[in-house]
Formats: sequence, structure tokens, C-alpha cells
Amino acid sequence: MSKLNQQVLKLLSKHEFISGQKMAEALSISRTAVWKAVQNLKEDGYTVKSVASKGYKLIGASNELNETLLTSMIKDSKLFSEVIYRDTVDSTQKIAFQKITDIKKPFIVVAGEQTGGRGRFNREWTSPEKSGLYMSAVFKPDIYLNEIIKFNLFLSLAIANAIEETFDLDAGIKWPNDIYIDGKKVCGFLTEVVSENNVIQNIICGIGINLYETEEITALETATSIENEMKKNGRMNSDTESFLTRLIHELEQQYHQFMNTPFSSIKEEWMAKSIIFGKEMRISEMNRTFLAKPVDITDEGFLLAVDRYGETHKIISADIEF
Ligand code: BT5
Repeated sequence: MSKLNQQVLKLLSKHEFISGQKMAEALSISRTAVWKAVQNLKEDGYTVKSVASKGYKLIGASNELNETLLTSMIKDSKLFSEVIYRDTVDSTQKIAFQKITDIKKPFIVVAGEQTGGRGRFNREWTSPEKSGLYMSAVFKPDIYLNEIIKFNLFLSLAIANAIEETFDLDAGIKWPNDIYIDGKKVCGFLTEVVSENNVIQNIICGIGINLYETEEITALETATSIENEMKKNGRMNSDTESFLTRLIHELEQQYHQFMNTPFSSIKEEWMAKSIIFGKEMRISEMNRTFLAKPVDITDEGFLLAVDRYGETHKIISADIEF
């Protein structure tokens, strides 16, 4: 979104009513330029009323995501510098990878729909139009490669907190990459990196969250949506905007924690939200599957699981089935 649109949006949100003339003077531009900026905001889904002799009034923002709205969400961010929004993409990860050299600071890519959304190991991520949040957040940490496992732990807490605080639902962390509600997957995330000489320059973190129930999500036996879970309690799902604002805030906070403190600083909170401990699980690593009971997580982010012969396994990444 252009800087001018942002400035006009800021003025509108600060005043009950503001005239075109006043905005033109404040921004040192013509009234026609103000009028054009207001039209752009309307196209982006904002409702702006114009009242004779009083001026413009911002009524509200659309629940649909768009670049103007997203840019206004990060305007006070100390971390993210830019948001890219597309109605349809192959995968937000792809766009993020294309932009990592041009954009020097952390940034976010969001899409309304993905035609080639993917999970880990190139599995498909079902991403129907305007019903989920499909986002890639790029961080630029300059840390050693082995820290990435720990990063996932902070990330999972950020997402679980954002879901709980916005929708008042119990979001459980299923190590290593999922968030579950009431036994079903509502969110999957993946972290990919660009590194050189063992140092990570970019973390490209893809997050997919099912906000609304669609045929595609219902068809996936193990999946659920925020809407579906809210309905169970007789409540309505809504407010994608509040959720995303909260998620961005949580990502910033947990990223700061990650960069400055060890995992032990969040371990208690993380363990309390985790849903895999104390029961026997089927654990599938790259080339073996076995039954074991997860018992702990190390400071580096390895899962410790004990099998029925008493042997302890240290696991970096795996698929875990209940
Ligand atoms: C994940 O992989 O869970 C990571 C998903 C990351 C998706 C985001 S969306 C934004 C960004 N852009 C992308 O292209 N990707 C990221 P994994 O653990 O491999 O889980 C994939 C499995 O989850 C699939 O094999 C299905 O069984 C299941 N699945 C697919 N779509 C789903 C959905 N919408 N909700 C719940 N489960 C789903």
C-alpha cells in the first residue's frame, strides 16, 4: 500500500470527522489526492462515510484481509517492516523466498488463497479461498543453525497464545509442528531456513490456520477450524483482523524471547499447553517408526521419549500419532 494511503488512514482513525481540506493541509497534498486515497481505502474494504460540512468518517474495516489493513497492523511494529498481500498465490513460502534478498528487514506475506500450499516434506496444505490464514513470516536472526529447533518451540507458543486469547479456545501444542483443538488439527506450521557457514540469515516460517469451516476442511478427518470449535460452544467465529493483530504481536514477543532467553524461560508455559506427554504415541522418524511415551523436552528442543523397554530416545523431528 502506498505511504499516502497509510497516512490518510492514520488521520481518519485519529478523528471522529475530518475534512478533505484538513487532510490535504496536514499532508501537504491536493484535495484530489486525498479523495483518491479515500477511494483506494474503500476499494480495500474500508467503509468511509462522507458527511456534508463535517468531512470524512472512518466507519470500520472489512473483515477480509487486504494490504492496507495488514500494513496498518504493523505500523507500530518494532520487528516487521513490510507486509505483502496477494489474493491468490501458489504458496506464500514461495513469495517469501523470492523476496528475502530485496527486503532487508523481517517481513510478512499473507494470501487469501493458496493453490499449491504445502506442509512439511512437500505434503499438501489445503488452503481454500478466504477461509484460512495463510502466512509466511520472515525473520533475519544471524544465529547458529542448530537453534532452529528451539525457534519452533517459541513459535508454537506464540500461535497457541494468539488462538486462546482471541477466541477463548483451548489450543494445544502438538510437537513439533501442529496446533490442535479438541483432538483435531487447526493449524500447521513449518520453518525453513537460508543459511551460510552454519549461520541462519533467514527463517521463513509458514503458518496455516483454518479459520472458517469449508467442505475441504470437513473432508479432512483429522482437521478442524476455529469456526467449527466456536460453534460447539454456541459462539460465532469472526474477527480475522483481531486474530491477526494478536498473532503478529505474539510472534514479535516470542521472537524477542527466543533471541534473548533460553527455552527454560517459557518451558513451564509450553509444557502446560503441550498435548503429547505422558501417553504412548506412535513416533515416525525419517526411517523408523516406534511406540514410546514422550516425557520431556530438552533446552535445545529435542523430544525425549521412553519406549516400553525403558530406552530413552532423543528426537529432533518426527510425526507423532496418538
Ligand atoms: C504442516 O505440515 O502442518 C505445515 C503446514 C504449513 C502451511 C502454511 S500455509 C502458509 C505457508 N505457505 C505454505 O505453502 N505452507 C505454509 P505437515 O505437518 O506436513 O502436515 C501436512 C498434513 O496436514 C497433510 O498431509 C494433511 O494430512 C494435513 N492437512 C492438510 N491441510 C490441512 C488443513 N488445512 N488443516 C488441517 N490439516 C491439514
